Formats: sequence, C-alpha cells, structure tokens
Amino acid sequence: MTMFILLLLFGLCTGQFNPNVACGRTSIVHLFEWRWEDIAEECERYLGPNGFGGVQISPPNENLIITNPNRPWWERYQPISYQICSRSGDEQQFRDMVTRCNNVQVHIYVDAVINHMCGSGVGKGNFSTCGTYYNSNESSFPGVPYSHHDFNDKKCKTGSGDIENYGDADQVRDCRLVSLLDLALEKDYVRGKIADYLNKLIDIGVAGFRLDAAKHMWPGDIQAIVTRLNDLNTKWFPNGTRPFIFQEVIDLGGEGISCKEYFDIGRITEFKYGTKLGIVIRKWDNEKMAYLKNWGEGWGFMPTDRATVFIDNHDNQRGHGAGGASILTFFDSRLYKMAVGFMLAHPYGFTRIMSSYSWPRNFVDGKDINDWVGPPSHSDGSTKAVTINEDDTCGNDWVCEHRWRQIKNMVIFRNVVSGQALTNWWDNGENQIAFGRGNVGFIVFNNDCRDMDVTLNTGLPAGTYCDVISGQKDGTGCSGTEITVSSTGSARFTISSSAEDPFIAIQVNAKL
Ligand code: QV4
Ligand code: CA
Repeated sequence: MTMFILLLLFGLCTGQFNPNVACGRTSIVHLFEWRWEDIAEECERYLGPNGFGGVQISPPNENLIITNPNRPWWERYQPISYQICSRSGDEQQFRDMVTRCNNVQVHIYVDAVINHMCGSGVGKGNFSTCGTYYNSNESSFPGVPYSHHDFNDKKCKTGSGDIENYGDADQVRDCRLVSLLDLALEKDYVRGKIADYLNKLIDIGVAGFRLDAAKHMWPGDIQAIVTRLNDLNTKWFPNGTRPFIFQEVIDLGGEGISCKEYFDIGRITEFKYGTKLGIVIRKWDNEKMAYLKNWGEGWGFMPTDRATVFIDNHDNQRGHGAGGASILTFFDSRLYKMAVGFMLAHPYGFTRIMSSYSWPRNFVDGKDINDWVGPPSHSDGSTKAVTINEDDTCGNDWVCEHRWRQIKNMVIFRNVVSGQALTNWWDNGENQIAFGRGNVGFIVFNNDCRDMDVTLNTGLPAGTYCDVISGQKDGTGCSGTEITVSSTGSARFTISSSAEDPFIAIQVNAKL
C-alpha cells in the first residue's frame, strides 16, 4: 500500500514534466513542416541510430488553405477540424510514422493548436486541407462541430476583438490572437472536443504535446483538459505514463502574464535562453562567454525541471514570435553550431533542436518580406520529399541542421554525460571557456579574436580522445583532432580564432 502511494505520488510529480524519451536519450528535434512519410524514414535511418529521443511535428489536424500569400507555413496554425489531414499527410501515414518511430525508440510530440480556430476574416467555404466546410463569419466549424456558442467573443472587452495590450491578462486570454477565432475553453463541451482530439493521438502512440499559444489560455482551463488525457499507449510506454506537456509561453519579462502561472501543468518554453545566448555569442551588449559560468537559473531563467530550451524555433528564426535580432539560426552557421554545442553540453533544461527548410530571406526596412514562405513544395502545393545526398546532407532545400556533424555529435554527447554535474569550469575572463560533465565529457570554446593554447584539467580518464566537433571516431580511427588526456586528467587545447568551428568536445565513448 505504501509502495502504491509512493508510486502514485511519483507519478503525479513527474508525469507531465517528464519528457518521456527512451532511456539514454535526452533531446528532441523539431522537423518543421516535414511529411509523415519522411519522418518515419528519418526515425529509422538516422534519429534512432544517433540517439535522438523524439520529434516535434507540425500540427497534424486539418487547417485552412491560404493562397494569398501562396501556402504560407502559418496556415497550419489556423485549424478547421481535428481530422488528421494536412500537407504532412493523412491519418494512415500519421499512424505509420508513430509506429515506426516508436519502434526505434524515437517518440512523437504533437504541436497542438487548441486556443483558436482560423482567422475571423477568412470567409466561408471548404478551402481546407480535407475539404471540410467552415464559416468564419458565423464562427461555425461543422467538422468538430463548434458553433458561435463555443467562442469567446462576448467575454473579450477590446474594441477590435483582438488582443491589444499584452499587459492585460484578461484580454490576452479572452480576445483574439491576430484575429484568430478564440475558443471558450471554460466550456465543458469545448474541453471535451479538445481532449477527444488529443486522446486519439495518445492512443495512436504519441508521447506528448507542445501546447501552442498557451499564454492565451487560462492555466485552469489547460489543467482541466490535461486532466482528461489518457495515459500513454502501453504498447510502447510503461503503465500509467502521463503525456509530456510543454507549453508555449513567451515570457521575456514585462508582460501581464508570467510563465510561473503554468509551472503546475508541465514544462514551458524558455525563450530567454536563445535570446540571451544569441547576445552572448554575438558579443553584443558587452556580453562575454565567461559570464556563462552561472548560466541557467543564475541568469533569471525558470527552474531547470520546468524548462524546454532551444536556440531558435520556427517563429523566431524568421522574425515571428519573440527574441528579436539576437536569435541565431542556420543562416549564421558558425555561431549557430557553437550555440547549439553549448546548449547540448550544458545541464540546464530539456533540449530541442531545430531542423528547418531554407527560404529566400529578404530584408526590407529590417523586416524579412519572405517570412511567410512555406516548405519546399511542388506547383500543386504539395510538400516536397526530404531527399538525402551522398554526404548525408539533405536535398530539396531542407536544411537538416540535426544532421550537421557537430550538432548530431553533441546530441550524442548530451546522452553520454546525462546526469553528470557541471565540473572543472575554466574561462579567460573573455570568450574562451571550458567545462566538464563529471568525468565523462569536456568541452572548450574559443569565441575570442585571438588564438587559444591552454592546458586544462578535464577530469577525464587518461587516454587519447577524438574531438567530435572537427570529426568523429570511426571504428578505431578518428577523422578529427586527437586530444591527449594525461594521467592527472589535464589536456592541451589549441583553437585558432579562425577555425571553421572554434570549439572542441571530447567524451568517454569517443576515446580511441
Ligand atoms: C492579420 C492581422 C489581424 C487581422 C487579420 C485579418 O494581424 O489583425 O485581423 O490579418 O485577416 C497570420 C498572419 C496575420 C493574420 C493572421 C490571421 O500572420 O497577419 O492576421 O494569420 O489571419 C502563426 C504565425 C502568425 C499567423 C498565425 C496563424 O506566426 O503570423 O497569423 O500562425 O496563421 C505571440 C503569441 C505566441 C505566438 C507568436 C507568433 O504569444 O503564442 O505570437 N506563437 C504561436 C505559434 C505561431 C502561431 C501561433 C502561435 C498562432 O508558434 O507559429 O502563429 O497559432 O507571441
Ligand atoms: Ca484564448
């Protein structure tokens, strides 16, 4: 009986905060706009074998088709029904993906758009990904069904019906986010429809949800929906496993809503992380990497067991959402790799890698006029396949940051050092830093404009290690720089300020 109560308490405490990744895996990757068929292949041929814990997928439900501009990525944030039917694929393809990924220990996390339906001004018709009728003038969505009774219009107090002031928590929750028809989540009926949708996904085998626009939903409403969710499918997860919940709340401070209000429900996206790290690595505002010594809660971030962290996401890599100009992306590949490397080496937070498609970025008066451009697609609007080149990179304009050697090897590094404390911090007071994780891994950065030549205590067992940034261990050989750790644990590191990747990482599984 005591055992039962203990288990129950444990379950309640860790349930929605535990990312539900398979043992030994520590990160997920957002395969933004990928087709389900391609994700299934990627799980089997790459993510499973390389230790990735899961995939955040784009919203799988039916959405509005927008043709002006032509099929923007953001049409997927305008739901029409909860049928599994989008540019990424149909329900059968979705089921096949979930099964195949789970079978290789890679779990699926669904981007759940449950705060709203489509924009209020999009008219009526059946121009949706599965042809389901909608009438935005009457807030009518027969595919669910929702009628005007299920929306917040009467509660919203602003003149436009849109959110006008982010300092006012009531309007942020009860008014329309950029005109999107706002659901009345306090209604039992609406909660039930959403829970049915999420439970269907859980029963298919997904491991958790990103809750889109969580800031725009009352914490009590989210909690009520989450409480209705089923435990995960026991075909792949232990009995009684709760879905992982991470909530999109952008809290950079100074607004009417704080991420703290959501701590009881699940994890939260820590937007300060990428914003600040971008500033440090770009060396703006006199920031230096040496100041990263107390990175994490010491920088005013939320508690590590509540944080989901990332360098960029699908919004702020193109100027949507928050974060501003400091955000690093694949466009700044040299600095980006350092930022992702630092994130994956550092113990703070649950880590998510971004995997993008390229688009013709075009700044006019400081704004990217192509920020809307959708995934690589054929003239009929269908999304192009992710092709794989000889050298393991992706074709068809898919960037596949997760396949960059430096990033992939740091995903593995994080798995190897998991649970180990941050040790042996060293810095030169400027932008040369180093730190270890127990006696298992060690990483060194040179983001100064001068060369680095230092001998540091790594804490690692003596031996020759293969740097997993400049190369990797292949069989018994090493395609990168070799680092020798002495019997006292010290090693010499030389990093040119002009190195293609000015950082070195070693870990015990890449010992020669
Ligand atoms: C516009 C005007 C309205 C006007 C309307 C008339 O802004 O005032 O009434 O036209 O038709 C798109 C357009 C936007 C348009 C709107 C409705 O960009 O101009 O309104 O559609 O038609 C994504 C995009 C949005 C997009 C939305 C829906 O980023 O640009 O809006 O999808 O297609 C805040 C939130 C945070 C949010 C972030 C972007 O706190 O929650 O903004 N992030 C999430 C997602 C994001 C998504 C949404 C929320 C909405 O990560 O990708 O927005 O689901 O910080
Ligand atoms: Ca709302």
